[in-house]
Amino acid sequence: MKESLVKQAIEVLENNHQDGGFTIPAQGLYPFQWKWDSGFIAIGYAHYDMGKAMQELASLLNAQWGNGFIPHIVFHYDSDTYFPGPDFHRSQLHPLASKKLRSTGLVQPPVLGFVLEKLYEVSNRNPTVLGFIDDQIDKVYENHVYFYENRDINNEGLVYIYHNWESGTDNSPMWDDIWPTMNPPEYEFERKDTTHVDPSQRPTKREYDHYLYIIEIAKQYNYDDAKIAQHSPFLVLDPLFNAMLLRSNEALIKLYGLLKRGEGKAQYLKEKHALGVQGMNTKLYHESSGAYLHFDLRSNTLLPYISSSSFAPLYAGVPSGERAQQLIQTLKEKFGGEDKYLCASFDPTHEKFNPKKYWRGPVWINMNWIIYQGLKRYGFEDLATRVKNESIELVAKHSFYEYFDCRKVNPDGDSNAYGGNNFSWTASLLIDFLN
Ligand code: 2M8
Repeated sequence: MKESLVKQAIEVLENNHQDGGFTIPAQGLYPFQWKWDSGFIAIGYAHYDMGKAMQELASLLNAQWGNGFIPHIVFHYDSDTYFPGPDFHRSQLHPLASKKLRSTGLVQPPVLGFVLEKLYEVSNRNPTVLGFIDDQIDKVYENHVYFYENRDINNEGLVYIYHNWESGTDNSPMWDDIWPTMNPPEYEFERKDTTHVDPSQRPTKREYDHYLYIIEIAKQYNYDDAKIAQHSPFLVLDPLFNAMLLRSNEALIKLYGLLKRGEGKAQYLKEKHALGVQGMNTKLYHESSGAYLHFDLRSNTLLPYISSSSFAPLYAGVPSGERAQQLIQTLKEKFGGEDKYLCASFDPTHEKFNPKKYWRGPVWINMNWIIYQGLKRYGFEDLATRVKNESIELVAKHSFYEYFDCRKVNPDGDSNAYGGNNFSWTASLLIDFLN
């Protein structure tokens, strides 16, 4: 089974690979290069084609802006299968935006640091790969500096996101509390995603109005970070996003050590890192939930929802041993029943849980990969093995879908696998799980 799954996964990646040296997440549904997708995709390539892995990252970093910003989507070419495209986002409004490549003015979780480290590990410390890291690492470092200098408005080592698309967990129920604070117009636009995927598995039209509205505000200020921090109705400290930044800090510090250079840079990261770990534990941890939650900087409160993002800090070594035990308790009690696959993207015991709708409940393989790494880090071997085996089982049963129903018995008797098929990070991370 293992060989045939790996073979199929490679086929998915190869079919989604584009001539420009990057990989799309899925045909039709996502026709461009996405930031965190590319990071996860590079991990899969590393196992069988290191050249492609390095090219994937280099093509993403080639779209970096003059201020260190790395965009969430790079529009290498036009496509009429996706909305909103480059003409809506208009990244060129920002004076330091890439002059070579059009993109969005949004970011995504900063995975590149630990992806570089992973490439080096998978290569068995190959000097060519270390040479590649030497060429690229400063760009990733500059990206971290961008975050700390522009998006840590309280100087607490925690960086904000100003859009749900920046979180990667697009329509998660936690944003539901934020939408009523805005009243966007009813925009007229043609959705494309719902022509590829059953609309009931995607966000609603009204949710999209909010998504576009926040970007209209950012464009009004030419994507100026300080103005966005002042005026965006959405401003959140996300535990997943910040955990990715912290885990990538660790990787960059280690890699600068291996390269025997960048001492000052490593020192900068160490200081920010220590502050960030403390910030996560004081500001984002919610004792009675036994979980890390999202902090809404507009209402100055924690959003009271547990999601798969709540467990990401394990991967970055953020919780103490005792707190890690509490997190595991929450994971087991709320997400880990015998009747469920790990790990639902949203609290299955909550009334807002929806097992079929995108980031409102289904299992995502990239989140399982992050949680798996975290469980391993803290020595929760049994649970880690369960997450890994169940990820493999879901893909083996249902193919390389974008997201999966966490219920072992689906009362509706439908497919159990949703969104786009032949989805790149499902394929690439499965290759990593099987290695
Ligand atoms: C989804 O997000 C995009 C917008 O970025 C969309 O729905 O159009 C999310 O699942 C996101 O995390 C992912 O990176 C992207 C591409 O796979 O799709």
